[in-house]
Parts: sequence; C-alpha cells; structure tokens
Amino acid sequence: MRIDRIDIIRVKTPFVHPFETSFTRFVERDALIVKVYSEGLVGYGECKAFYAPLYNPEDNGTCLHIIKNMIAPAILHQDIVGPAEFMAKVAFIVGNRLAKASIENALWELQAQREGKSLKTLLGGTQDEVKVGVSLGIEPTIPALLEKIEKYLAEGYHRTKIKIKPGKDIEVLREVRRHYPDIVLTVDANSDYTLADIELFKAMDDLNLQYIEQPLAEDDIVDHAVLQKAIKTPICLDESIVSVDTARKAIELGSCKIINIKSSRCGGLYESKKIHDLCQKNNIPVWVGGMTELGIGRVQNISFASLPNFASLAHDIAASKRYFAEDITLPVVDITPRCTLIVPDETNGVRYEVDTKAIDRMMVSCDVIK
Ligand code: OSB
Ligand code: MG
Repeated sequence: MRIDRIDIIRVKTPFVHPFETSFTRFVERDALIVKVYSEGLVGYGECKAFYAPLYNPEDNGTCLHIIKNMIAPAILHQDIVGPAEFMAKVAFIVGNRLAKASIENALWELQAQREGKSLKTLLGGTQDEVKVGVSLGIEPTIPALLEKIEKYLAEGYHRTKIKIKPGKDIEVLREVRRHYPDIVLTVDANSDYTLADIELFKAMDDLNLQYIEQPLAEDDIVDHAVLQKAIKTPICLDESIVSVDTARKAIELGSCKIINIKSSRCGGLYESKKIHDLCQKNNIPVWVGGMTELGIGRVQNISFASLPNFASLAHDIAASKRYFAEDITLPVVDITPRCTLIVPDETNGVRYEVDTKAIDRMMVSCDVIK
C-alpha cells in the first residue's frame, strides 16, 4: 500500500472521574490520533502516550516529533506491504514504540479494509467474546475506594485491579479484602517499589491476589526474579515487557508468571502477537492491558484480546463510559450484560466507525504531512 499522507491530530477530553496512579493524577485524556491515507482509503490509529513521560519514556510531544520528523519521512510515498515491512522500515529508530505503534495500528486498519477482513481475522483471533476487568485509581479515602469497587462489581466486572503506591498499599488492601473476601483482586504498583520493600510483598501473599502487577522498576527484571522467588503471588509484568526479547528474558529469569501485553508499549500488534505466541508456548497466561485509551485504541484492543492465550484472564478494556462522557467511535464501546465485549468480525455484524465529528470537537491541533 502506498502511503500518501499522514495527519496527526491532538485531542483532549476530560475523564468523568480523576484517575490517580502512583505516577500522576489524570484529569483529562490528552492523546494523538493518526490518520494514514493510502490509495483512497484511510486508516486510523491511536497513540497511547500521555501528556508527560511518566509511565514510560515517551509522551505526546515526543511522539508527535517522532511520527512527523522520523517515521513519516521513512514511509511517505512508498509502497509498504504491511505492518511487518513497516516495522523493518522504522527499525533504525531506537525505542519510541508508542509512536511506532500508532502508525502500525493504522496500517493494520488499512490492510483490513483492503482485504475486506476484520482485524480479528488478520491477527488469527479465535474468541468471539472477551472478559473484562476494571482498573481503579488511588482514591483519597478507603470509603471512596470501596464505593468505586461496589459500583463496578454491580456492573459485573470480572476482576478488580487497584492501583497502589507506597503508603497507600497493604492497609488499603486488607480493608478491601475484609469487605470483599471472595472477589478476583489484583494490584498495580506501576514500578513504584524496590527490593527493599520485599516484606511488604510477602505480606500480600495473605491476601489471595490473582497477581501483583509491575512492583519494581521497568528495567529491573533481575530484581523481579528475586522477588518472584520470595513470594507465592504471581508477578505480572507490564512496563518491563517492551518486545518479544524482553519477554523471553523475563520468562527465562523467572521474573513473572503472567504478562500484561499492551501492543502500544511493544511497538505494535506485529511484535505483540509474537509475545502472545511466546507466552503461549511457555505457559505464561497473558491479558490485554489498557492505557485509558479512547475508542479507536479500545476497539483494537478488543480484537487483539481474541487471540487464544488471552482466554483465561480479564482485560483492562472497560466500557468507554468508565472513563469518558464522550468518545470517538460509533457506537461507543460498551460491555454486554455478561461483562464481556463482542469481538468485531465479518460475520457477527459488530462494527465500529470512527466518529469524526467527535474528533473535531476534541481537536486541539492537527499536523498534515504529505
Ligand atoms: O499500568 O496498567 C497500567 C492506565 C494508565 C497507565 C498505565 C496503566 C493504566 C491502567 C488503566 O491501569 C487501564 C485501563 O483501563 O485502560
Ligand atoms: Mg500496569
């Protein structure tokens, strides 16, 4: 497919409720939407970066720069067979995976349109429907958190994940367990601890957590291996896994028993499918992580989650309304009464269109590269 033009649209839209993690308190989603034009077709991609480099080294400013000044010149007016060739063309750019993934995702969309197939079919998805969990931010008080837990349990979410940070961890969790002895419960530390906190994680073994997500630093797979050996609760890596190679090393070292795959964090769906396959061979269950994405990214995550090794665990692909009053797909993503998401494919009639009017309402800038 010949790449004719790329638009990079910056959008902002408020969260319905602030979302606090160990690294920041989000009040709005500041995101980039890319629009790749090819031979009369348009493919959309959502860049999952945030307003600042707090979760990983990229942010919307760096992604805008890399897409505009590095990726676009490497592919414009050229014939790119598909995502694999795209990844080879931009391999000279070190890292910057969120930026690469946004364009890569748009190329998958273009390929799906050209071949008249769903993304699920292109990826080799096998599930018609996927299970959903909720990720809850740090709340100012325990009663406020319990209220949130109650709300999403009532909506049927299959797993409750709670963000923790030093000082807001074990006591909060004990209180949650006291109120909800039987729910599927997980925690996400977003890298905010070190091995000096090992006793804290040993204490968490009493709480029957399904997993502890990313307790230590992004580049700390050696320390994660030490921690995993010291505790019974499975560690699930998020930030540390950025490629099939980092996944292989983490598995070989015993740094985790579960992996959260965010295709954006790993440079796109092509690399992420390889991680999925590697984990399947090694009996490491995987689930699809979220970046509080808008609809375009959310819908792609549903398709990705249809791969077979995603079947056992719930995904961070909540209903759009969990984060936003307004979104950029028609219809907006919503859960079924079973708290699942139906995977769009050619046969079931489930289709999402991009709501270009909603994008226009949220737009703060647009760069056109041709
Ligand atoms: O670590 O999984 C994470 C949100 C922003 C940045 C990092 C993470 C998260 C979430 C939210 O946990 C998941 C979602 O519902 O999109
Ligand atoms: Mg995480």
